[in-house]
Amino acid sequence: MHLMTECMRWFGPEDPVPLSFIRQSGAAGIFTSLHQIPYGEIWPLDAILQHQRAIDAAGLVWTVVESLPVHEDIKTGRGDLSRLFDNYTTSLRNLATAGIRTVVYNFMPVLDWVRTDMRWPLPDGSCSMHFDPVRLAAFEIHALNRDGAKDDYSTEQIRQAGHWWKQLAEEDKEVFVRSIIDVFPGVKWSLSLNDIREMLAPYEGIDEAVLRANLARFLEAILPTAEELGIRLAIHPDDPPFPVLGLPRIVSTATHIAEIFDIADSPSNGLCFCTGSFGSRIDNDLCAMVSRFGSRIHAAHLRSTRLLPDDCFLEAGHLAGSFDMAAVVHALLDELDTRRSSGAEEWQIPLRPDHGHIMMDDLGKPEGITPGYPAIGRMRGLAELRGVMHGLRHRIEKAPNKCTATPSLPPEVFPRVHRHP
Ligand code: DNO
Repeated sequence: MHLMTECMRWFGPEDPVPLSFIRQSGAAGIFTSLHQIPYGEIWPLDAILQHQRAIDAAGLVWTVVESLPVHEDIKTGRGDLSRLFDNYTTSLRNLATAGIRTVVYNFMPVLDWVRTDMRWPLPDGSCSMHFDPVRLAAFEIHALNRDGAKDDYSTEQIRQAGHWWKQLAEEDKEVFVRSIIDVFPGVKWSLSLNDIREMLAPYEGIDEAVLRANLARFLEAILPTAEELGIRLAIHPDDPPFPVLGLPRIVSTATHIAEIFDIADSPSNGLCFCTGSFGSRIDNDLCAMVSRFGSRIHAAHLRSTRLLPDDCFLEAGHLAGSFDMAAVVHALLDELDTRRSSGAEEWQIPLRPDHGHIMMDDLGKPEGITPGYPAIGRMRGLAELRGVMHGLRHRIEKAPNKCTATPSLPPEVFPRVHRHP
Protein backbone atom coordinates (compact mmCIF):
# COMPACT_ATOMS: atom_id res chain seq x y z
CA MET A 1 0.00 0.00 0.00
CA HIS A 2 1.39 3.36 -0.93
CA LEU A 3 0.71 5.88 1.76
CA MET A 4 2.14 9.26 2.61
CA THR A 5 5.03 9.03 5.08
CA GLU A 6 3.72 9.79 8.56
CA CYS A 7 5.83 12.34 10.37
CA MET A 8 5.75 14.54 13.45
CA ARG A 9 7.29 17.89 14.17
CA TRP A 10 10.10 18.00 16.72
CA PHE A 11 11.46 21.27 18.06
CA GLY A 12 14.86 19.92 19.06
CA PRO A 13 16.40 19.04 22.43
CA GLU A 14 14.32 21.73 24.18
CA ASP A 15 11.04 20.19 22.99
CA PRO A 16 9.04 18.90 25.97
CA VAL A 17 7.88 16.04 23.72
CA PRO A 18 11.02 13.91 23.29
CA LEU A 19 11.83 11.86 20.23
CA SER A 20 11.22 8.67 22.21
CA PHE A 21 7.57 9.74 22.66
CA ILE A 22 7.25 10.74 19.02
CA ARG A 23 8.43 7.28 18.03
CA GLN A 24 5.52 5.81 19.99
CA SER A 25 3.03 7.78 17.91
CA GLY A 26 3.86 5.50 14.99
CA ALA A 27 5.44 8.30 12.96
CA ALA A 28 8.43 7.36 10.85
CA GLY A 29 9.80 10.79 10.00
CA ILE A 30 10.55 14.13 11.59
CA PHE A 31 9.99 17.70 10.47
CA THR A 32 12.49 19.83 12.35
CA SER A 33 14.78 22.83 12.29
CA LEU A 34 17.92 24.13 13.96
CA HIS A 35 16.02 26.63 16.07
CA GLN A 36 19.14 27.79 17.92
CA ILE A 37 20.66 29.34 14.80
CA PRO A 38 19.65 32.97 14.23
CA TYR A 39 17.66 33.68 11.07
CA GLY A 40 19.99 34.51 8.19
CA GLU A 41 23.03 32.66 9.53
CA ILE A 42 24.61 29.56 7.97
CA TRP A 43 23.56 26.13 9.23
CA PRO A 44 26.94 24.43 9.74
CA LEU A 45 27.22 20.84 8.55
CA ASP A 46 28.32 19.70 12.02
CA ALA A 47 25.21 21.07 13.65
CA ILE A 48 23.00 19.46 11.01
CA LEU A 49 24.70 16.09 11.45
CA GLN A 50 24.46 16.25 15.23
CA HIS A 51 20.71 16.95 15.02
CA GLN A 52 20.31 14.18 12.48
CA ARG A 53 22.21 11.70 14.67
CA ALA A 54 19.85 12.36 17.58
CA ILE A 55 16.89 11.63 15.31
CA ASP A 56 18.50 8.48 13.88
CA ALA A 57 19.28 7.25 17.39
CA ALA A 58 15.57 7.41 18.20
CA GLY A 59 14.79 5.19 15.23
CA LEU A 60 13.39 8.07 13.18
CA VAL A 61 14.46 9.93 10.06
CA TRP A 62 14.87 13.68 9.53
CA THR A 63 12.56 13.86 6.53
CA VAL A 64 11.76 17.55 6.18
CA VAL A 65 13.46 20.76 7.28
CA GLU A 66 10.84 22.99 8.84
CA SER A 67 11.92 25.64 8.43
CA LEU A 68 15.05 27.12 6.98
CA PRO A 69 13.88 30.62 7.95
CA VAL A 70 14.04 33.57 5.58
CA HIS A 71 15.57 36.69 7.13
CA GLU A 72 13.31 39.78 7.31
CA ASP A 73 15.79 41.75 5.14
CA ILE A 74 15.09 39.34 2.28
CA LYS A 75 11.35 39.98 2.64
CA THR A 76 11.78 43.74 2.78
CA GLY A 77 14.55 43.76 0.17
CA ARG A 78 17.02 45.75 2.30
CA GLY A 79 20.48 45.17 3.70
CA ASP A 80 23.23 42.87 2.50
CA LEU A 81 21.11 40.56 0.39
CA SER A 82 23.92 38.78 -1.38
CA ARG A 83 25.37 37.67 1.97
CA LEU A 84 21.95 36.39 3.05
CA PHE A 85 21.42 34.54 -0.23
CA ASP A 86 24.90 33.00 0.01
CA ASN A 87 24.23 31.91 3.56
CA TYR A 88 20.94 30.33 2.51
CA THR A 89 22.51 28.39 -0.35
CA THR A 90 25.39 27.28 1.88
CA SER A 91 22.85 25.92 4.34
CA LEU A 92 21.09 24.12 1.48
CA ARG A 93 24.40 22.59 0.43
CA ASN A 94 25.07 21.39 3.97
CA LEU A 95 21.59 19.90 4.21
CA ALA A 96 22.03 18.10 0.90
CA THR A 97 25.36 16.73 2.15
CA ALA A 98 23.42 15.22 5.04
CA GLY A 99 20.91 13.81 2.52
CA ILE A 100 18.03 16.08 3.56
CA ARG A 101 16.31 17.50 0.50
CA THR A 102 12.88 18.83 1.44
CA VAL A 103 12.99 22.32 2.89
CA VAL A 104 10.00 24.32 4.12
CA TYR A 105 10.13 28.11 4.40
CA ASN A 106 7.62 30.91 4.60
CA PHE A 107 7.35 34.47 3.38
CA MET A 108 5.08 35.90 6.07
CA PRO A 109 6.17 39.41 7.04
CA VAL A 110 7.14 40.05 10.68
CA LEU A 111 5.10 37.38 12.48
CA ASP A 112 4.83 33.66 11.83
CA TRP A 113 1.37 32.27 12.56
CA VAL A 114 -1.19 34.30 14.55
CA ARG A 115 -4.03 33.22 16.85
CA THR A 116 -5.89 35.32 19.36
CA ASP A 117 -6.53 32.56 21.89
CA MET A 118 -4.23 29.62 22.58
CA ARG A 119 -6.59 27.88 25.00
CA TRP A 120 -10.13 28.16 23.76
CA PRO A 121 -12.22 25.77 25.87
CA LEU A 122 -14.17 23.14 23.94
CA PRO A 123 -17.33 21.47 25.27
CA ASP A 124 -15.51 18.16 25.87
CA GLY A 125 -13.03 19.78 28.30
CA SER A 126 -10.10 20.00 25.89
CA CYS A 127 -8.78 23.29 24.48
CA SER A 128 -8.14 24.50 20.99
CA MET A 129 -6.67 27.57 19.34
CA HIS A 130 -9.00 30.26 18.09
CA PHE A 131 -8.84 33.37 15.94
CA ASP A 132 -11.13 36.35 16.40
CA PRO A 133 -10.58 39.54 14.36
CA VAL A 134 -12.11 41.57 17.20
CA ARG A 135 -9.30 40.46 19.51
CA LEU A 136 -6.70 41.14 16.86
CA ALA A 137 -8.21 44.61 16.51
CA ALA A 138 -7.86 45.03 20.28
CA PHE A 139 -4.21 44.06 20.00
CA GLU A 140 -3.51 46.41 17.12
CA ILE A 141 -5.48 49.39 18.36
CA HIS A 142 -5.00 49.22 22.12
CA ALA A 143 -1.70 47.38 22.67
CA LEU A 144 0.38 48.04 19.58
CA ASN A 145 -1.20 51.42 18.74
CA ARG A 146 -0.53 50.82 15.07
CA ASP A 147 -1.23 53.85 12.88
CA GLY A 148 -4.02 53.11 10.48
CA ALA A 149 -5.12 49.95 12.34
CA LYS A 150 -8.66 51.30 12.64
CA ASP A 151 -8.94 51.47 8.84
CA ASP A 152 -8.73 47.67 8.70
CA TYR A 153 -11.75 47.00 10.91
CA SER A 154 -15.46 47.80 10.87
CA THR A 155 -16.95 50.29 13.33
CA GLU A 156 -18.64 47.40 15.10
CA GLN A 157 -15.39 45.41 15.38
CA ILE A 158 -13.62 48.50 16.77
CA ARG A 159 -16.39 49.00 19.32
CA GLN A 160 -16.30 45.37 20.43
CA ALA A 161 -12.49 45.41 20.55
CA GLY A 162 -12.53 48.43 22.88
CA HIS A 163 -15.09 46.79 25.11
CA TRP A 164 -13.20 43.49 25.28
CA TRP A 165 -9.86 45.20 26.00
CA LYS A 166 -11.33 47.30 28.79
CA GLN A 167 -12.64 44.33 30.73
CA LEU A 168 -9.34 42.37 30.53
CA ALA A 169 -7.27 42.25 33.71
CA GLU A 170 -3.76 43.70 33.37
CA GLU A 171 -2.06 40.30 33.68
CA ASP A 172 -4.40 38.81 31.06
CA LYS A 173 -3.50 41.65 28.71
CA GLU A 174 0.15 40.73 29.12
CA VAL A 175 -0.50 37.02 28.43
CA PHE A 176 -2.64 37.92 25.42
CA VAL A 177 -0.02 40.24 23.91
CA ARG A 178 2.73 37.64 24.44
CA SER A 179 0.64 34.97 22.71
CA ILE A 180 0.56 37.14 19.60
CA ILE A 181 4.07 38.53 19.44
CA ASP A 182 6.13 35.66 20.80
CA VAL A 183 4.99 32.63 18.82
CA PHE A 184 7.93 31.91 16.58
CA PRO A 185 8.50 28.18 16.12
CA GLY A 186 10.70 26.58 18.76
CA VAL A 187 12.07 29.80 20.25
CA LYS A 188 11.14 32.46 22.74
CA TRP A 189 12.66 35.74 21.73
CA SER A 190 10.86 37.74 24.42
CA LEU A 191 10.04 40.42 21.87
CA SER A 192 8.47 43.62 23.11
CA LEU A 193 5.76 45.69 21.44
CA ASN A 194 8.49 48.15 20.50
CA ASP A 195 10.44 45.38 18.77
CA ILE A 196 7.33 44.61 16.73
CA ARG A 197 6.92 48.31 15.84
CA GLU A 198 10.54 48.34 14.67
CA MET A 199 10.01 45.19 12.63
CA LEU A 200 6.91 46.72 11.03
CA ALA A 201 8.60 49.98 10.04
CA PRO A 202 10.60 48.64 7.03
CA TYR A 203 7.34 47.41 5.50
CA GLU A 204 6.19 50.99 4.98
CA GLY A 205 5.45 51.20 1.25
CA ILE A 206 5.72 47.43 0.69
CA ASP A 207 2.57 46.17 -0.94
CA GLU A 208 1.79 42.74 -2.41
CA ALA A 209 3.60 43.48 -5.67
CA VAL A 210 6.80 44.57 -3.92
CA LEU A 211 6.72 41.62 -1.53
CA ARG A 212 6.24 39.25 -4.48
CA ALA A 213 9.16 40.88 -6.29
CA ASN A 214 11.27 40.32 -3.18
CA LEU A 215 10.23 36.66 -3.11
CA ALA A 216 11.10 36.42 -6.81
CA ARG A 217 14.55 37.90 -6.16
CA PHE A 218 15.11 35.38 -3.36
CA LEU A 219 13.95 32.42 -5.45
CA GLU A 220 15.99 33.49 -8.46
CA ALA A 221 19.06 33.68 -6.21
CA ILE A 222 18.69 30.29 -4.55
CA LEU A 223 16.84 28.05 -7.02
CA PRO A 224 19.84 27.26 -9.22
CA THR A 225 21.62 25.81 -6.17
CA ALA A 226 18.47 24.00 -5.01
CA GLU A 227 18.06 22.45 -8.47
CA GLU A 228 21.68 21.40 -8.64
CA LEU A 229 21.36 19.71 -5.23
CA GLY A 230 17.96 18.15 -5.91
CA ILE A 231 16.44 20.17 -3.06
CA ARG A 232 12.68 20.66 -3.03
CA LEU A 233 11.78 23.98 -1.47
CA ALA A 234 8.26 24.15 -0.12
CA ILE A 235 6.70 27.50 0.69
CA HIS A 236 4.31 27.47 3.63
CA PRO A 237 1.06 29.42 3.21
CA ASP A 238 0.17 32.47 5.25
CA ASP A 239 -1.47 31.66 8.54
CA PRO A 240 -4.06 33.09 8.72
CA PRO A 241 -4.46 33.47 4.96
CA PHE A 242 -5.39 37.14 4.94
CA PRO A 243 -3.56 40.37 5.84
CA VAL A 244 -2.78 41.05 9.50
CA LEU A 245 -1.13 44.15 11.03
CA GLY A 246 -1.62 45.97 7.73
CA LEU A 247 1.00 43.73 6.09
CA PRO A 248 0.75 42.31 2.59
CA ARG A 249 0.10 38.59 2.06
CA ILE A 250 1.20 36.69 -1.05
CA VAL A 251 0.77 33.00 -0.14
CA SER A 252 -2.90 32.72 0.78
CA THR A 253 -4.88 31.60 -2.28
CA ALA A 254 -4.65 29.44 -5.40
CA THR A 255 -4.02 32.62 -7.42
CA HIS A 256 -1.08 33.44 -5.16
CA ILE A 257 0.40 29.96 -5.56
CA ALA A 258 0.06 30.16 -9.34
CA GLU A 259 1.87 33.52 -9.22
CA ILE A 260 4.70 32.00 -7.18
CA PHE A 261 5.03 29.06 -9.55
CA ASP A 262 5.13 31.54 -12.44
CA ILE A 263 8.25 33.09 -10.91
CA ALA A 264 10.15 29.94 -11.78
CA ASP A 265 8.87 26.81 -13.43
CA SER A 266 11.06 24.48 -11.44
CA PRO A 267 10.35 21.37 -9.38
CA SER A 268 12.45 22.98 -6.65
CA ASN A 269 9.93 25.83 -6.42
CA GLY A 270 7.31 23.91 -4.47
CA LEU A 271 4.63 24.07 -1.83
CA CYS A 272 4.01 22.83 1.70
CA PHE A 273 0.30 22.08 1.49
CA CYS A 274 -1.02 23.28 4.84
CA THR A 275 -4.72 22.47 4.90
CA GLY A 276 -5.29 24.45 8.09
CA SER A 277 -3.87 27.64 6.60
CA PHE A 278 -5.54 27.40 3.19
CA GLY A 279 -8.70 25.99 4.78
CA SER A 280 -9.28 29.13 6.84
CA ARG A 281 -10.59 30.83 3.69
CA ILE A 282 -13.91 29.74 2.34
CA ASP A 283 -12.84 30.56 -1.22
CA ASN A 284 -9.96 28.07 -1.18
CA ASP A 285 -11.09 24.77 -2.73
CA LEU A 286 -8.52 22.44 -1.20
CA CYS A 287 -9.14 19.41 -3.42
CA ALA A 288 -8.96 21.57 -6.54
CA MET A 289 -5.69 23.03 -5.23
CA VAL A 290 -4.21 19.56 -4.73
CA SER A 291 -5.20 18.58 -8.27
CA ARG A 292 -3.88 21.81 -9.73
CA PHE A 293 -0.58 22.04 -7.87
CA GLY A 294 -0.09 18.34 -7.09
CA SER A 295 3.32 17.80 -8.63
CA ARG A 296 4.74 20.72 -6.65
CA ILE A 297 3.45 19.61 -3.26
CA HIS A 298 6.56 18.49 -1.41
CA ALA A 299 5.15 18.23 2.11
CA ALA A 300 1.75 18.34 3.78
CA HIS A 301 0.50 19.76 7.06
CA LEU A 302 -2.88 18.21 7.77
CA ARG A 303 -5.10 20.14 10.16
CA SER A 304 -8.69 21.36 10.08
CA THR A 305 -10.23 24.69 10.90
CA ARG A 306 -13.89 25.35 11.55
CA LEU A 307 -15.05 28.64 10.09
CA LEU A 308 -17.32 30.49 12.49
CA PRO A 309 -19.56 33.56 12.27
CA ASP A 310 -17.97 37.02 12.32
CA ASP A 311 -14.84 35.84 10.51
CA CYS A 312 -13.65 33.81 13.50
CA PHE A 313 -12.22 30.33 13.15
CA LEU A 314 -11.12 27.63 15.50
CA GLU A 315 -8.83 24.69 15.09
CA ALA A 316 -11.17 21.75 14.98
CA GLY A 317 -10.35 18.06 15.34
CA HIS A 318 -8.27 16.90 12.39
CA LEU A 319 -11.32 15.44 10.64
CA ALA A 320 -13.88 17.88 12.00
CA GLY A 321 -13.29 21.13 10.17
CA SER A 322 -15.27 23.07 7.59
CA PHE A 323 -13.75 21.16 4.67
CA ASP A 324 -13.71 17.48 3.90
CA MET A 325 -10.33 16.23 5.13
CA ALA A 326 -10.92 12.72 3.80
CA ALA A 327 -11.43 14.16 0.32
CA VAL A 328 -8.17 16.10 0.59
CA VAL A 329 -6.29 13.00 1.74
CA HIS A 330 -7.86 11.14 -1.18
CA ALA A 331 -6.65 13.82 -3.59
CA LEU A 332 -3.14 13.58 -2.11
CA LEU A 333 -3.12 9.78 -2.47
CA ASP A 334 -4.21 10.22 -6.10
CA GLU A 335 -1.24 12.53 -6.54
CA LEU A 336 1.08 9.83 -5.14
CA ASP A 337 -0.36 7.37 -7.67
CA THR A 338 0.13 9.82 -10.52
CA ARG A 339 3.77 10.22 -9.52
CA ARG A 340 4.31 6.51 -9.22
CA SER A 341 2.69 5.70 -12.52
CA SER A 342 4.86 8.29 -14.25
CA GLY A 343 7.87 6.44 -12.85
CA ALA A 344 8.96 9.31 -10.59
CA GLU A 345 11.66 8.26 -8.17
CA GLU A 346 10.60 10.84 -5.61
CA TRP A 347 6.91 10.08 -5.28
CA GLN A 348 6.50 10.57 -1.53
CA ILE A 349 4.63 13.38 0.19
CA PRO A 350 5.63 13.43 3.87
CA LEU A 351 2.77 14.54 6.07
CA ARG A 352 2.52 15.67 9.63
CA PRO A 353 -0.53 16.35 11.75
CA ASP A 354 -0.42 20.07 12.32
CA HIS A 355 -1.26 21.37 15.78
CA GLY A 356 -3.52 19.45 18.15
CA HIS A 357 -5.98 20.02 20.92
CA ILE A 358 -4.68 20.37 24.44
CA MET A 359 -6.29 17.41 26.14
CA MET A 360 -5.97 14.86 28.95
CA ASP A 361 -2.59 15.03 30.71
CA ASP A 362 -1.44 17.88 28.50
CA LEU A 363 -4.06 20.23 30.01
CA GLY A 364 -1.88 20.80 33.06
CA LYS A 365 1.36 21.42 31.20
CA PRO A 366 2.82 24.80 30.27
CA GLU A 367 3.06 25.59 26.56
CA GLY A 368 6.71 26.65 26.75
CA ILE A 369 8.42 26.98 23.39
CA THR A 370 5.91 24.83 21.55
CA PRO A 371 2.41 26.32 21.75
CA GLY A 372 0.01 24.45 19.52
CA TYR A 373 2.04 21.24 19.62
CA PRO A 374 0.90 19.12 22.58
CA ALA A 375 1.73 15.41 22.29
CA ILE A 376 -1.65 13.80 22.84
CA GLY A 377 -3.77 16.01 20.58
CA ARG A 378 -1.28 15.65 17.75
CA MET A 379 -1.11 11.91 18.25
CA ARG A 380 -4.89 11.75 18.07
CA GLY A 381 -4.69 13.77 14.84
CA LEU A 382 -2.07 11.46 13.36
CA ALA A 383 -4.07 8.38 14.31
CA GLU A 384 -7.20 9.78 12.65
CA LEU A 385 -5.30 10.71 9.49
CA ARG A 386 -3.65 7.28 9.41
CA GLY A 387 -7.08 5.67 9.63
CA VAL A 388 -8.35 7.77 6.74
CA MET A 389 -5.32 6.88 4.61
CA HIS A 390 -5.63 3.17 5.25
CA GLY A 391 -9.37 3.17 4.70
CA LEU A 392 -9.07 5.05 1.44
CA ARG A 393 -6.26 2.83 0.21
CA HIS A 394 -8.28 -0.23 1.01
CA ARG A 395 -11.14 1.13 -1.08
CA ILE A 396 -8.85 2.18 -3.92
CA GLU A 397 -6.72 -0.96 -4.14
CA LYS A 398 -8.94 -3.79 -3.05
CA ALA A 399 -12.42 -4.84 -3.98
CA PRO A 400 -14.86 -2.91 -1.80
CA ASN A 401 -15.83 -4.74 1.35
CA LYS A 402 -13.45 -7.61 0.73
CA CYS A 403 -11.41 -8.58 3.72
CA THR A 404 -7.90 -9.78 2.92
CA ALA A 405 -6.00 -11.64 5.57
CA THR A 406 -2.69 -10.08 6.57
CA PRO A 407 -0.03 -12.74 5.84
CA SER A 408 2.52 -11.51 8.36
CA LEU A 409 2.80 -8.77 10.91
CA PRO A 410 5.86 -6.57 11.15
CA PRO A 411 7.87 -7.80 14.14
CA GLU A 412 8.43 -4.35 15.63
CA VAL A 413 4.69 -3.90 16.04
CA PHE A 414 4.15 -7.19 17.84
CA PRO A 415 7.46 -8.18 19.45
CA ARG A 416 7.86 -11.59 20.96
CA VAL A 417 6.38 -11.74 24.42
CA HIS A 418 8.77 -13.25 26.93
CA ARG A 419 6.79 -15.13 29.51
CA HIS A 420 8.15 -16.36 32.77
CA PRO A 421 8.53 -20.14 32.75
C1 DNO B 1 2.70 26.68 12.69
C2 DNO B 1 3.58 26.26 11.61
C3 DNO B 1 4.42 27.40 11.09
C4 DNO B 1 5.38 26.90 10.04
C5 DNO B 1 6.25 27.96 9.45
C6 DNO B 1 6.91 27.43 8.21
O1 DNO B 1 2.26 25.89 13.44
O2 DNO B 1 2.90 25.62 10.61
O3 DNO B 1 5.12 27.95 12.15
O4 DNO B 1 6.25 25.97 10.61
O5 DNO B 1 5.52 29.07 9.13
O6 DNO B 1 7.93 28.27 7.81
